[in-house]
Amino acid sequence: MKKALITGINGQDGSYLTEFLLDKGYEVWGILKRNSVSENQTYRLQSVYGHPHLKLEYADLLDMASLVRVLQLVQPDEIYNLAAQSHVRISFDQPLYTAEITGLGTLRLLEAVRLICPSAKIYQASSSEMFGNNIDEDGFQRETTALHPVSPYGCAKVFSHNICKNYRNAYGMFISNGILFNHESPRRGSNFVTNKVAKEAVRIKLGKADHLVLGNLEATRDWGHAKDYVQAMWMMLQHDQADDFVCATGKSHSVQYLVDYVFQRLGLDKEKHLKTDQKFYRPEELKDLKGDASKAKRILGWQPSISFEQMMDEMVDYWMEFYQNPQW
Ligand code: NAP
Ligand code: F7E
Repeated sequence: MKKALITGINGQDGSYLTEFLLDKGYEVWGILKRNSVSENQTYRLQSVYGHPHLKLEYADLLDMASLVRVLQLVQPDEIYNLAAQSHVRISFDQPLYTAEITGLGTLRLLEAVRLICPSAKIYQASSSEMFGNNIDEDGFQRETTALHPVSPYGCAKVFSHNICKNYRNAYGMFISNGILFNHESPRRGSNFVTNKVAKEAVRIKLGKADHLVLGNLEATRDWGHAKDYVQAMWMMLQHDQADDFVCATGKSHSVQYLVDYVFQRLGLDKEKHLKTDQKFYRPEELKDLKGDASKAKRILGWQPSISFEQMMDEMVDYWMEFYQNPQW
């Protein structure tokens, strides 16, 4: 039985990856950072909580000794480093904290792996946010596009991305960077724009709120479904060579289109219920993202399967159920 260790196991991606790996017959270990409400730590793991092959340990990317302890205990075959302060707007409010976790946290993990279990294969959660506003002439970003981040989060991810390449080359460790474009689901934090729109629109429909208040409506993103993207993470570690891969749908939509789609589905009037506020803008905006995943398609055989519209429908249905079902 293969052993996988997931940092960020209780995040959006960590929870889907856990289900995926348990289905594949893995023993899955995850690290949780301490939270005063213990239910918050397993909320997204409900469907697999108590599974005999799922093991959870307290550890933190800020605390190298805890990483050492867990790596010694688990001796994993595969490590998925998904833990991060992952919110771009919040990274402007807490840049040092973001750099400590999203940047230096990766180095703490790599160093601990190098000393304890250097043959473990590592997946690093790199991000399209690393490209900033740099776009190739054909309108896409890909593995060869230069990295010009425009947020503390993006800068921290560039550090992690580069230090992973450095450890791969310097020590011959198997470390693959997945440069993933935005991916969403009902498990997405509701302060990210897709789930915020889905949740608030449902609340307006049910008479629980009057307005949806957003920032930049012009920005465009390449939004895929997290379920498709965790499959790509696993595929990268099954490939015979460590490498960097973009995962994206190749289609982008504006925030405006996202609102139009959800409001239309629920029969809501944008003139009446949509407002904007400067507080949801970023000090420096990343305007447009659209990824070319042809390398992952060609080499790994990866293909996204869930459309933007199917995904948004699932998120709206989730929140409808959440507010209407009396057991919640
Ligand atoms: P997420 O839902 O925000 O999950 C982040 C996870 O990291 C949570 O489990 C969180 O735990 C954990 N964490 C935060 N600080 C930690 C620390 N100091 N030590 C240990 N764990 C810590 O993010 P996601 O959407 O699943 O994304 C997974 C990874 O992919 C992240 O690295 C993100 O930056 C990256 N990424 C995401 C996207 C996307 O569109 N979703 C795209 C590209 C890259 P708590 O919940 O307990 O705080
Ligand atoms: O913003 C605009 C906002 O916060 C998307 C993370 O997973 O993907 C994610 O980062 C767009 C931006 O995601 C609101 O300005 C407008 O242009 O959902 P988001 P993000 O910043 O793209 C990358 C790939 C990651 O790696 C990150 O970890 O929507 N927007 N109004 C808004 N965004 C938010 N959050 N809230 C608004 O009210």
